[in-house]
Amino acid sequence: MSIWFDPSLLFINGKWRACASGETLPVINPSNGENIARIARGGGADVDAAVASAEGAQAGEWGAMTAAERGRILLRLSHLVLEHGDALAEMEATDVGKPLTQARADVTALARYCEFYGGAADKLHGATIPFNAGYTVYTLREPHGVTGHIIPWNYPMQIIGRSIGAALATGNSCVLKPAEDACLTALAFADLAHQAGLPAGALNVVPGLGAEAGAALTAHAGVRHLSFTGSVATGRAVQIAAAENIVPVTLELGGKSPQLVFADADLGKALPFLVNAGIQNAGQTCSAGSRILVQREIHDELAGRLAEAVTALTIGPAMEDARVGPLVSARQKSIVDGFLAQAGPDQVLARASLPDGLPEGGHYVAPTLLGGLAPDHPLAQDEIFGPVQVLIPFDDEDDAVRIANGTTYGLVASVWSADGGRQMRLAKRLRAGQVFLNNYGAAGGVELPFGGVGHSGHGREKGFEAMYAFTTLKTVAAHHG
Ligand code: TXE
Repeated sequence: MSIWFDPSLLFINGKWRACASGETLPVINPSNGENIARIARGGGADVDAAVASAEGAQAGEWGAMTAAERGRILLRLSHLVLEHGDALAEMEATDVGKPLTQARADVTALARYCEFYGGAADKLHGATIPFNAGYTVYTLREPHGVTGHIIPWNYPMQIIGRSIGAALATGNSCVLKPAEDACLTALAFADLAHQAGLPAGALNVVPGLGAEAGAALTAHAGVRHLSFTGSVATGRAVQIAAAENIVPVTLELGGKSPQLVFADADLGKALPFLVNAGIQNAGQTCSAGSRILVQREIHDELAGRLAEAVTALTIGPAMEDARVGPLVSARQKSIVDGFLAQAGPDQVLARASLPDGLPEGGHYVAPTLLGGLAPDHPLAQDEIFGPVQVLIPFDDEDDAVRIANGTTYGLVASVWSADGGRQMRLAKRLRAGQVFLNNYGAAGGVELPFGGVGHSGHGREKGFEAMYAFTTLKTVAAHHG
C-alpha cells in the first residue's frame, strides 16, 4: 500500500500539522489485525484551529470564488481521484477490510460525486417571485458558512463524496472528522483537493475519537451546519448538540431495510440482488437489505436458493478480493457475534464456512441466513451491521407492508414483483427514503436523493437535494415604486 502523505498529521488551513496533544491512534488492518500506521488523536484545540481556518476561507479567496470556479476545482479533483484510484482503493481495502472490487467501486463513486457536484455548482439558483406593484422580489441561495461533517468507517470515500462534494460546490468550508477506524482516504482526499487548487481552509480534516474531536466539532459555535452518518445513539447526541447552537443537521443513521419478494417475482433475476444487498461490505452498509420478506407460497423455494447462494460465498482478506471481507474491527465483530448468539440452531437456515488459513488476527464473520423468527424479534428489528440476513414470510400485500414498516427505521426498501400495479401501490405505502422496484440500490446513483425517515434519520443527501440542504435561502424584496 502506498501512502504518499504522513497519516499521523491533521490537515488544517492547507497544511499538514501535528495535533495539539501530539498523541496518535493505531491504524489496524482488519484483514489480519496488523498495525499499519498511526493517525492523529485530534481534540478540541485542533477543532478550534480547523474551524478558525474554515472561517478564514469564507472571508478570503474561497468565499470570493464564483460558483463556476468552485465547480472547476471539483472537476479537477474528480480526475485526480481517478488518477490515484489504485492507491486509494488499496488504502480503503486495507483500512476498512473491504474487498478490493468494492474499494474500487468506492473510488469511482467518489470521483463521480466530485464530477456531479462540480458540474452542478453553477446550476443552483434562486427564483424571482411575483409580488405587489412597485416591488421586485428574488431569492438567493447562500452557503451556511462552516459545515461540520462526521462520517463513519464503512464507506469513507462515498460519504466524503456525497457530503463534502455538495458542501464545497455550494461554497461552504468544511471541517471533516473521519471515523477513528478508517481515516486514511479522508486525509488522501484533502491532499488531492489541495492539489486540485482548493484554497487553504476550504477543507480541513481532523481525525480523532468521537467523544473528543467529534464532540468538540458538534459543540463548536462556529459550525453552521452539521452532517452526520453513523449510529442512532450518536446521531441523537449530534442532534442535541446542534440544538444547543440552533444549527440545521442532516442525520443518516442506517436501517433494517426490507426486500419484499412476491410469488410472481423473477427469482432468477432477484437472487443475486437479494444476497448482495446483505453481504456487500460484509453487511456494514447503512442501506443493507437485511430483511428478506417473502410471500409464504414461495418461502421454501426461496429459502433453499438463498441457502445455496450464501453457503457458496467466498470469504477472505480484502486484498485477496473474495466476495466477503472481514468486519472493520474487533469491536464490530463482537457486536455482530453478540447478535448471532441470540439465534437458536434451528433459526440458522444457512451459514457459509470460513476457509482454513484465514489470518488469525482478522475479524471474520461467516455470512448467515436466519429464519423462523417473529418479525418483532430483536434479530429482525435491530441493525446488526454484519453479513446476516433474516428471512420472514408474509401472506399478502397488507401483511408485507405491515412487517416491512414495522421497525423504527425507514431507509430503503425493495419490491420484487411482476405486477406493475402492486409496484406502484407499494412504492407509496412503504416507509422509506428510497424504494427500488425490481432492483436494489440502483447501482449507487449519486444523482438520487438519499436519506431516511424515523430512526434512519432526516434530511436528504446525494443528487441536487443535497445542494439545497447545504444552502440557506435569502429573500430580497426591493421597493422601487
Ligand atoms: O458508530 P458511531 P460506531 C451503526 C451500526 C454499528 C453501530 C456502531 O449499527 O454497529 O452504528 O458503530 C463519531 N460526538 N452504524 O460505534 O459511534 C465517530 O468517531 C460526535 C451505522 O462506529 O455512530 C465516527 O466518526 N461524533 C452507520 C462516527 O461518529 C461522535 C455507519 C460514527 O460512529 C461521537 C456506522 C460523539 N459523541 C455505524 N461519538 C450508517 N448509517 O451507515 C462517535 N462519534
